[in-house]
Amino acid sequence: MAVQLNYVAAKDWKPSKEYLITLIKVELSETAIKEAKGKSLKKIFEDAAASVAAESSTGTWTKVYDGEGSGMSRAAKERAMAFDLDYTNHMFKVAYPPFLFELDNISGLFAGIIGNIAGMKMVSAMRVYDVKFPEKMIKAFPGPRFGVKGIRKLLKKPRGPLVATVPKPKIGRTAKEQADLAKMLFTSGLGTYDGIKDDENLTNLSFNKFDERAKCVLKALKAAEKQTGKKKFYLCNVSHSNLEVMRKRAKLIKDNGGIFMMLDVVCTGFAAADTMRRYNPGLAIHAHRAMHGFITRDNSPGVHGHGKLYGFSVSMIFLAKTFRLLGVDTLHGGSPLAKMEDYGEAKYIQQVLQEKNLKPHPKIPSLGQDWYHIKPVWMVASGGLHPGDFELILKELGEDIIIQCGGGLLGHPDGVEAGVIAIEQARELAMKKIPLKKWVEQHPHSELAAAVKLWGYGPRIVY
Ligand code: RUB
Ligand code: CA
Repeated sequence: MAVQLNYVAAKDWKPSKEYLITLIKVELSETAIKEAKGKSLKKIFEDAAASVAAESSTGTWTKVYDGEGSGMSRAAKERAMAFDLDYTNHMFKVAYPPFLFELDNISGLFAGIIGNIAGMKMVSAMRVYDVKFPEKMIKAFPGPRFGVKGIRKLLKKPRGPLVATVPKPKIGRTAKEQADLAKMLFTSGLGTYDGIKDDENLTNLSFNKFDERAKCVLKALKAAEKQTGKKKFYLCNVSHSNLEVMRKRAKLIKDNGGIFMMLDVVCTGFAAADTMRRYNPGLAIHAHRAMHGFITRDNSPGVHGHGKLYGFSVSMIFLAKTFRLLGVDTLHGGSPLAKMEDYGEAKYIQQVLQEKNLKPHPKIPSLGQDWYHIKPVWMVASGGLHPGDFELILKELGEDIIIQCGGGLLGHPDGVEAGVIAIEQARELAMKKIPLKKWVEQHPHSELAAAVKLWGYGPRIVY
């Protein structure tokens, strides 16, 4: 292994603000230790950090021709630098001069900074915790079209969390049956229920065609808006591996009076998120993150930087920053109580999505971010949530959230309408800061009490 030590900066070196920074932890592989015969662990770690900086910027594994016309002098001058090496936890940062990337191209950027490094033989595990974009790159993106304030304006809802439901079973209803469910959600109880959403598997299926579903559900939504006097939304799933199909679907939503599309941003990819943001007929983008667990999940003790890492991953913080930059208006970020492991990151993800001048988290490995013109994004709390969770979720994540309950509404023991009412009750109590438990004790025959009897309060490991 030819190691290029000049890819590690001098001890107190700090990059200027122009640099893009990543934060990474590695485990040194047995092979690296064996092949390094006699080298100290400190030196092997430095070699690994140097290799990451080299491979992801201007270097390669061996010395190459460096004479006239080789580009070597520029490559040397503009190379990335590993710095802030933490010899105890094997964490380090890499600083990339902006010259190395096309500023408005996330796919190109990631091919560089994280494209090849996970294949290195020297390391047996690696986690990329964060990326900090420089001002010039932030300015190359439009960010969300609506963001938190814009969506509040569209929905005429100046305060409070939004509530939405993904139909369960996730596959089964026809387009017409889904529209009937929308009607029931929107008109039950006080008529305050805000949204319905397609689940990830619901695309254009033989028994539930996209066009018919979009039209039927939006028709039911408009009728419910008229009946209740409240604005509603439908997160209609346009996800497809063909961008042209997605654009056609977005147009159909717009033509039928919709305001939102749902995009599975991991499965469709960074290029899809960017393209759908820049070229769509004025819809807001709801970003679902199906498949992210294969990228972000790491159950090893090293997930918070300390302890041993077992696998190769990129954090949800990294993805949340990327999708805010690409301009989604809402993003699934888990919740403190979700069925999916969130490593205690949910609150910080909410800050990643919503703060203007984000500071690094004191405990979670992170870099912070100045967002300049990029608007705040709604955090979607989802996954195994039910009315008994509302108090804590709101306390932890604040009001600018969409609480998504699928099973936690449709599984209510007294049916769908009771499920809506239980959520209306839970939301009102949380907004008025009335303790949920006490209210339930005083109202044992309420819909909320029945929900709590079934699901309890707070954390439940669902799967
Ligand atoms: C929620 C749901 C969501 C996932 C992912 O259904 O279908 O797609 O759980 O959530 P339910 P997230 O409300 O019945 O759990 O990506 O937010 O973890
Ligand atoms: Ca789902």
